Amino acid sequence: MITKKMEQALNDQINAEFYSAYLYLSMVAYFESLSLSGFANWMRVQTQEETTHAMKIYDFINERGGRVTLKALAEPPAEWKSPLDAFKAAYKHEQLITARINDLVNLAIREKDHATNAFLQWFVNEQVEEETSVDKVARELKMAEDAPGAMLMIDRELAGRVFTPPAPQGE
Ligand code: OFO
Repeated sequence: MITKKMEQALNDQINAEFYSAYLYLSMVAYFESLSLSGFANWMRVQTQEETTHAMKIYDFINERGGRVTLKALAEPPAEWKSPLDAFKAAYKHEQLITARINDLVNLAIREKDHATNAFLQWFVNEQVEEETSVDKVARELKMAEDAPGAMLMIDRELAGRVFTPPAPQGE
């Protein structure tokens, strides 16, 4: 059983993860509008990942005898100044999510909820990867700024990203 406080905080995180999916889906539409299908593919995979993050928490709340409650999603931005600007925004967003995960771990520790703390460690590690992968593309785009044609090369590279569902907890 999880405490009401923990349940509330995890429900808020479900909302944050679905918002991440919504934000990245909005970026898919932005990249599609620029005919950058590789970038759009990369963000589409990111959207799928975020949905699995939300569902992981959803299932955990149920397993622990809590109650899932879904809240309204905020409207994401629809336009960015450039692909670099969009990836910089995604990086900033991931840093915010990392801070939220850290706050959740701190709460689990305060509540002496070891099971939730152990569950959240998957997210702690995942956030390292989330920040790194977004930052990597942002850095490539920064370098591509003065290199005509480089943008299309990056687009081709990002077209190869495929969605891999995360392994079940504990494997
Ligand atoms: Fe769910 O990791 Fe990104 O937001």
